Amino acid sequence: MITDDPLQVSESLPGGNQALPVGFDRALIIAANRAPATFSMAEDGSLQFERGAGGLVTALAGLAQHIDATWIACAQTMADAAFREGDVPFWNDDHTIRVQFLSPEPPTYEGYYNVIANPLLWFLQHSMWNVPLAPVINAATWRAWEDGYVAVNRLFAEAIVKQVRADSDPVLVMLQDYHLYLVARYLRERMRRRERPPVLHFVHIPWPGPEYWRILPPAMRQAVLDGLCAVDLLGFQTREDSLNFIRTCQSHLPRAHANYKHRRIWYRNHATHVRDFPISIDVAALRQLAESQDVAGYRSEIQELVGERQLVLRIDRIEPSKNILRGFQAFEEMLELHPEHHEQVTFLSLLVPSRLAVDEYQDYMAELMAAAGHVNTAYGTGDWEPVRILVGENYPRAVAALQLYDVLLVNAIADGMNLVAKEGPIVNQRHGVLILSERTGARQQLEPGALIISPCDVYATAQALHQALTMAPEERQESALRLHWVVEQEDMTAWLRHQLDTVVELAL
Ligand code: GDG
Repeated sequence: MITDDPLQVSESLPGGNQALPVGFDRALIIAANRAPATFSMAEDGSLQFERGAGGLVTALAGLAQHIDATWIACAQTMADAAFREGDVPFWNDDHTIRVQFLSPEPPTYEGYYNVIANPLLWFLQHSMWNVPLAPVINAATWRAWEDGYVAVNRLFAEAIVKQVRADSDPVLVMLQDYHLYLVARYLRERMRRRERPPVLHFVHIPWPGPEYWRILPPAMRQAVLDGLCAVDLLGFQTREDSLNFIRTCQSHLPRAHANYKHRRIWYRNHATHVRDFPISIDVAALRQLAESQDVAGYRSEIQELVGERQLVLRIDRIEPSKNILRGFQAFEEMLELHPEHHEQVTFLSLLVPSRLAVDEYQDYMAELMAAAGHVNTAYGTGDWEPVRILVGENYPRAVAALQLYDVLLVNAIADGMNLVAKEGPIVNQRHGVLILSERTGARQQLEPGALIISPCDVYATAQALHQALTMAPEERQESALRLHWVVEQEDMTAWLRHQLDTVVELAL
């Protein structure tokens, strides 16, 4: 199941050592909430694993034949916990990544993951709190902070310290995302200056401006900032996110000195370099999957479902920040304003269940089903169901749908990057049009080839849908080729390479 990681499967090895700067000889320790593999117990009691995570694993597995990599994560299944630690062969015995699972007690994990990381930090960083009503930070939240978030961050730091001491090579620590904001500080506290490895932390989700961070009580927001200012190289998806981080430190972290020109924070006698490294996709692996028999089968099914009509497509986790509800409302408004599209277009929404343990997500699923039902009741006919929703995790089906869209709708309220917006232009076969929210990280690179909308403006989204559906073929082709070119230039290997190059440049 997708939760907060983009999941895609590839059979090819990306760029090999192309992600490595010349002379780079450090072992990598990656720490993330999720591991690159999930284990299950077979009937005979043996442990089997399934390679699960996205482009980061693919890129790293390509590197794993050249450097030593250890990935530390929380166990998600009993079998993960039973496996505990060992080399996992991602393609063959030359491409192993050492995986180590941490097993916090269930209430500890619950507080860390389902109270603090999701929803508190996720909602805050996607500007989703309806502040007159939420969040309510009460005694239970503070308990979840102390006994959950702080505790799991300490657990990660302890495991990293052990691994650094066990590694004979010099090490680079790569922390991932909003689950682990405090780890770098604990590492600095636990290790003497001479044994401390450089720490890189990449934040996959947006970083809002300082005003929004006021929602968090000072003790929490200062702990987050203090933790991140213990990092040596801090990466964000966009330039705006990185500048917002510097502004937030200036507003909320006493004694932090911001240098905008060099994008650096000086705090507690230490420099944190702040950069943007827009994440991307594994282009070669995606192409290979797109050519598979599996995808061809789903393509026929979708072609049959859509028939001669045009196809508007969206693909998302069931996630309020993706703005799925307003997408249906915009489609409905488009049908109202432009009746010539009646019976001529199908809106296909592929939804992947996510975070169902969080109440807000369950409510959201019910609301979006009702919104889609409303469109179908108002406009559907005997042979036309305007909105089709398919729920479930099925990446080959998603790739097949991406090959066939006339219009791809990505209207997120806020999104760190949005990889669907990058995958579409690589595999689409119809010179389809991308409608892209101005609040996605993808906008920074894809704006020249997309129709940009403001995510709350349902009217503008409806008009963009109409514009896309009626666009002249030459214009469609020009935009589609431009998008294709931009994504091809900067794939997942380049994302990793930029980070490692910066580590070398800064002599960290
Ligand atoms: C977070 C940030 C940032 C789609 N259907 C299935 C499936 N997918 C793939 C998509 C895409 C990925 O999952 C989703 O990635 P997104 O970037 O769209 O969104 P998040 O999951 O919210 O990712 C985001 C990303 O991290 C990376 O930094 O871009 O902003 O929110 O590749 O095609 N995967 C599987 N089954 C499906 O049915 N396994």
